Amino acid sequence: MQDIEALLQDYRRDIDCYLEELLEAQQIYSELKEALSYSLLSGGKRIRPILTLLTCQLLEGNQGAARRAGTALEYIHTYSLIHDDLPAMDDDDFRRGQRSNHLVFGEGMAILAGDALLTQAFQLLVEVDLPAEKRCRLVNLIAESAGVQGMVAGQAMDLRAENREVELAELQQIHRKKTGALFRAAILSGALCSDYSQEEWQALETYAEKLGLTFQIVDDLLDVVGDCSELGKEVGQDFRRGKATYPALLGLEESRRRAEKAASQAKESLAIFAERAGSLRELVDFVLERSS
Ligand code: GRG
Repeated sequence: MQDIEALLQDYRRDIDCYLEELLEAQQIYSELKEALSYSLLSGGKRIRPILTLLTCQLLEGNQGAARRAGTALEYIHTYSLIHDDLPAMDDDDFRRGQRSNHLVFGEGMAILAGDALLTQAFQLLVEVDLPAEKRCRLVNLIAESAGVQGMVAGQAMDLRAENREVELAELQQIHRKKTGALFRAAILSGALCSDYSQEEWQALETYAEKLGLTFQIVDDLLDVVGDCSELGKEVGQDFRRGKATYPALLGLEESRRRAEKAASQAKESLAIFAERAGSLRELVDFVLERSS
């Protein structure tokens, strides 16, 4: 794990610098800028842009385009976290080890910060340095994954699944949309910034599905067995809110077993790339063993 930790650290530094650069390059109403910066620059694992960059590197594509596309995904991810923490949604007081955006800037400004991040993400995407046809596919992929076919739909389903019995198939559907869709977009965006064969695209789709599942089961587990100082937020929130989760449905042991199975399937799906996919394989173990 040592090598991947160092690699992730390098990528994080690069993404953080780019985020700061982008914020500095624009004139933004001062309080809105503070609210945006507060959440965008508050750490975070940066897994989505890292996935875009690693996939692009695997396929020897355009790293500059991948950096921009991955950063747009981080904008969308950050907007979703700000809105998710609002009282009307999950009503969380802490995120990434600091007070939630709305507790610092007020609900109105937090909603607007989220709106601004989502809008800015698409502005970044239309300026990605790719041929027009590829750029359109990229915008379409990300819009589909973030919107009514993806994350927003998953969040709506999740909201309506609180405090009632949920079957495993429904939980899987919620996870696929709420979390899996952005993971898929991150990985396939890396491919769109490169050239790829049909087989490679399919392998990456399977990788995305299995990695997203691993990530989500571990996320559910951390809400039960995680350490709040490492997670940077309170634990036990899913249970208190009557949320359907893997541990609630299947227990801790079976959930862990399923996370491990999804992780090995994710790694197997990369067979076509042989040794070249080493970093993407190691990232699976990082996601499986993470504590934050
Ligand atoms: C408000 C449209 C809308 C969607 C919200 C993000 C989200 C959807 C819900 C958050 C609740 C949650 C715990 C989702 C599961 C997975 C998830 C997105 C975890 C946070 O992502 P990380 O671990 O966060 O990548 P960092 O802080 O590292 O960026």
